[in-house]
Amino acid sequence: MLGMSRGKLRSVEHRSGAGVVVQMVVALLAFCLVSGPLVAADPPAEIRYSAVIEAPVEKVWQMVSTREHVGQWLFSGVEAWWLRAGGSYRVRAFGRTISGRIEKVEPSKSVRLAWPSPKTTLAVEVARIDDRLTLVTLSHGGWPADEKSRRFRDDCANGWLAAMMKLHRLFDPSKADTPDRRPKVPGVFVDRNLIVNGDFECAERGRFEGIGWGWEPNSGKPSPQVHALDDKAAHGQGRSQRIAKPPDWTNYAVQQFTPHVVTVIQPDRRYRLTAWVKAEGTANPAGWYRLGLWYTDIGGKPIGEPVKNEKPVDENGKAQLNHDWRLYTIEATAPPGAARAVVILSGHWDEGGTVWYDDLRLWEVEKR
Ligand SMILES: [Ca+2]
Repeated sequence: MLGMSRGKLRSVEHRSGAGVVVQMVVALLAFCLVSGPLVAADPPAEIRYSAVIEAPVEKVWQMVSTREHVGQWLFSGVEAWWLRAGGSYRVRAFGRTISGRIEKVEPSKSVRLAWPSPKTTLAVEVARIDDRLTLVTLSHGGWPADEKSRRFRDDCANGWLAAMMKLHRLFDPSKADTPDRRPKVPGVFVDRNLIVNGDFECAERGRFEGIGWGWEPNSGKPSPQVHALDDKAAHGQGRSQRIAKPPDWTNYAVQQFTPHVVTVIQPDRRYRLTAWVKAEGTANPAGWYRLGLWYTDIGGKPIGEPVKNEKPVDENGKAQLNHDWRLYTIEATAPPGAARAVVILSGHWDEGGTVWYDDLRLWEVEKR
């Protein structure tokens, strides 16, 4: 609509006299009628990530508030850090130096920074769950509605997600890192997983209807006939990502890339992807679903071939196309140049079928 209106305005510029003014007014009126009242776009939502860390609150507070430690996960470097209200800070983040003031400090509770450009507020809070568990919440809010801020906000969303993943790795692994340990708070939970919302339990709405927060369609738009978050079929509890064959498609997928602003994948390191999968209604042995792991460069361009699971066979060597929840594991070393990984949940059917995915985890294989 906007493009067409601009075209009309451009076309009257070549004429002359009072007619031009009349036509421009008509064009402007037409533009206002088709576009509705001219209102500013909604400002971007606050970024909010939470994590449950297996450590006492005092220990976690040290990690999120001291000069010695904030450079280990939140920033890529710390030049100045005066932890008091009104104290200054100068840090490296997103490839630049950021200077500003610490607005508020509540010991063993929260630290809040004034972010200079665009003027926003970054806060990290810690809260005791019990003697061993601490809830950490990072929030970055107050975003202006302009396009430049919107782009930087997306970079921050990506970078802070990677930071929370790093923070998790600075502590021992939780003994049972399951959704039922998470307090009911708004936002997106980050755990030791290198992908986010692998269990599809995130209460935040994703960008795509029927697809879990953090996930996206591999191509095209999601379709309600194909994609759904299914609370009737889940591995364990909650819900799963369902992908069903629509009447006119044969191939579609849901995917998630690891962060690109701060990389969490490194060449020559080995990573393991596990997923629970259930399949139903597949009739043609030529068709099946595929769970896939593909390493990419920083821009998301694939390196090498994707690693995929294989069809399970029964004792007679016959492929099992339909099965209840089954655990798949894919393990592969990141090749030279790898900076990200993409996890692909796909379906491929000629004649119909439904597949459910749940409890996906991607992590670096621990060195023994
Ligand atoms: Ca689930």
